[in-house]
Amino acid sequence: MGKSDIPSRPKLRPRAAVALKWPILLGTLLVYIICWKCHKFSSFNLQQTLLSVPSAEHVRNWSAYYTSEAHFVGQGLSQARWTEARWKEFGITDTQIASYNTLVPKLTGHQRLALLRGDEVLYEAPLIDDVTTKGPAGNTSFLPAYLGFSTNGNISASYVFCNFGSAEDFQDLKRANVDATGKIGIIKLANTSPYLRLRNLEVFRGEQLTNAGRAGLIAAVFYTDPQNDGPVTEANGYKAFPAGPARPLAAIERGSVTTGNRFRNPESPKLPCIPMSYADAIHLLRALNGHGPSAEELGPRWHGGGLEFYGVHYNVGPSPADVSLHLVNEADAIETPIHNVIGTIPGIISDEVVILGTHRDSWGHGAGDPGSGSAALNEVVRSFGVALRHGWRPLRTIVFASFEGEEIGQMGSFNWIMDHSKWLKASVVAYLNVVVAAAGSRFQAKASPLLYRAVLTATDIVTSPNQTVAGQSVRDVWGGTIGTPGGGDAISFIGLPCISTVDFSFSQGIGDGAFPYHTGFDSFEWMDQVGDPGWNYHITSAKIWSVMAAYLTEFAVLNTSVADYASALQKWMDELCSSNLCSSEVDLTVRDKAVQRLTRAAKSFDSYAESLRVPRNTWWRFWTGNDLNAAIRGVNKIYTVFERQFSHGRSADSSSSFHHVLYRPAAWHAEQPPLSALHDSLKKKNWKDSRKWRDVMAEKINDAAQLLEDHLEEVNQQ
Ligand SMILES: *[C@@H]1O[C@H](CO)[C@@H](O)[C@H](O)[C@H]1NC(C)=O
Ligand SMILES: *[C@@H]1O[C@H](CO)[C@@H](O)[C@H](O)[C@H]1NC(C)=O
Ligand SMILES: *[C@@H]1O[C@H](CO)[C@@H](O)[C@H](O)[C@H]1NC(C)=O
Ligand SMILES: *[C@@H]1O[C@H](CO)[C@@H](O)[C@H](O)[C@H]1NC(C)=O
Ligand SMILES: CC(=O)N[C@H]1CO[C@H](CO)[C@@H](O)[C@@H]1O
Repeated sequence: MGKSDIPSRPKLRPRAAVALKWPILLGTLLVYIICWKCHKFSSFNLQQTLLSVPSAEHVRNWSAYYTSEAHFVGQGLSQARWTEARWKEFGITDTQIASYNTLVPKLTGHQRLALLRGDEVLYEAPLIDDVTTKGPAGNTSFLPAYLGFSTNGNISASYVFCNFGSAEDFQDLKRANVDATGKIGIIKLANTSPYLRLRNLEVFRGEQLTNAGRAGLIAAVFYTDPQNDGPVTEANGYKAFPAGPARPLAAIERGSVTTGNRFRNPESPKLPCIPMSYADAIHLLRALNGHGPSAEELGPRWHGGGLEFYGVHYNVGPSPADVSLHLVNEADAIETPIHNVIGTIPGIISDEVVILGTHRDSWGHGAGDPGSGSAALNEVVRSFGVALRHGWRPLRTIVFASFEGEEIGQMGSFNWIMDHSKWLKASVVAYLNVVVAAAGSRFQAKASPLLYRAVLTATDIVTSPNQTVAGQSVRDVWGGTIGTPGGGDAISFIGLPCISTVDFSFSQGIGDGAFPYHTGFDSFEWMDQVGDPGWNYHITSAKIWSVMAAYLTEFAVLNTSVADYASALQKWMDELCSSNLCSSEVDLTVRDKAVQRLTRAAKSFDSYAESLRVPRNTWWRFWTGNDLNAAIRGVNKIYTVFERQFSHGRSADSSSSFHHVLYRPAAWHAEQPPLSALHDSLKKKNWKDSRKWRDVMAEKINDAAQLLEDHLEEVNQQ
């Protein structure tokens, strides 16, 4: 057992003891001191429980349940009730459903995507992709494909191929004299591919649509090109799922084009859009063969399309005079109830809280996103339930959350946070999020620097799912990455009350089978055959999640470090200038000074906190209400509210609900640069904004330093 192992504690029910008077308390203490030597035998080992309870049979069953019926936002009541019942069964007696009304994008009328020559229909896209994937219930009551919060429209026009629809792609089109104005654009989705990430080609669908509008397009059609899957394609000899690991031709990737009303950029253009499969794209793009320049000529960003095998030459168009697309989208945002499940294990210290959450709503069956998160969370809850049955009780309060509404802008967590804002701001130490617990071999974490230690410790204690040598343990998060905070509902927690968050996932890595994210093929069968045969990634995620939670709840002094935050800030600043974004136009001295001040204060603060760490297994000393208790509570309070110092009234991207000054909302798959607002304005060479964000950041960093300095001064005066 390493030094970072979670301590075993003797069984005890301290809340009962609180009521006892001093003599009895001293007596109890004496008993524990005498019992000290024998504690090894009487104690219950939490860590061992958390590492041994999760099982493949269980996660497989949970996955089968969650994927068996449609459960898009607004359809979640029955799965909420089922989840509530399971958690109660596991022993979390305080489990409740918290419901809210929110605007949910729903199909309200007609939908169409057709290729026309004059009035003749050359091809009609089916717009539903779940014909081959029936859940265990054998039912196909899943939704046809559409994009959340798309504008309504009924448009016939000629069309052009726009690559990934990034600002650079539209510049390339302009340079090649291809006029996109008044046309429909065909755009490749680019947000979950490890290969596009390597080439720096990732872009989120909302951003693609904004760029399309700016370039003068009047509508957009999105599809996922098999190029997203690198070598794992039919062209390369792989069979498509269900026969093999390649992307099914009929898979249609859905999603929201703006993340609800919360992050809607008021300046972003509104144009209707619709998703299609690559089987559909083959028909539409073949019709462009020989028309307009070839994508190859437009630059390296345009290379690598995966449909050559199917006879697509990737000419960009525009389509010939007599050929057009007819696109109809009729979907409206309709007020609908959504249901969160919230389970609580009260801690000995009730006002220091760690929350573990995922979401349940999904565009299709959702085996990877978010069924794997829901299945893993059930195993986490079950593990802690087993611990409770042994008489164990957490030092800090643990809250489990299964949110509904993540897919349309994290509306479940957003509403719940608004409802409990004061309590959350005062007491939540960390929010630990998982959406995609299993869909590939690539580990990715997004974390506040305050939680780096938690991530490193958990991946150190838990065995990697593709480790061949047992017991081999590396402190490098298994070759994965730790990026800036965000990801699913973590966006709400880091953005609104500025609570420190971790989000982690196992997603598609190099060489893995195609993850049919947000399509009708992200099904139980896909998970069982391709995504996680053996269900080991599910189990591993459950273990990392539990161990991370225990690591944050079980030590008297919170296992975190403000010096880690200071050094992350220093690193991010250095990176900003080493990537040539800094300019003599923007003097960064004031911000550098603030970071230096924070670094000094953080080092002193961490060593003061270190001096309060009681030796392992003597936590009861802390509990007995002496000066040490007060000192530790004081330190934990500062660690808890430290992240809140970075809260700013108005966020960089003008959204009204993302207040953290260092980051911007990051969906689960995309990496976002740190110091986003400063990074973005320097990149745009907007010196006025750059100076503004430099000053705001410096002010917040100084506030954070001040918080630590004030506390140390108070302590010194005592
Ligand atoms: C999983 O589901 C199967 C079939 O419903 C059932 O027989 C089995 O007992 C379940 N296993 C667990 C661990 O719940
Ligand atoms: C699927 O569900 C619908 C409505 O709930 C029902 O009418 C239909 O018969 C079911 N189909 C199958 C194959 O079970
Ligand atoms: C779309 O517009 C055409 C031409 O105005 C009209 O005939 C058709 O009914 C419309 N379709 C829908 C679904 O509104
Ligand atoms: C699994 O192995 C691959 C190939 O060696 C590596 O890239 C990846 O990081 C590993 N993943 C984990 C979680 O260990
Ligand atoms: C990684 C780390 O800092 N672990 C520490 C967590 O807290 C305990 C007790 O306070 C220490 O013993 C660990 O070293």
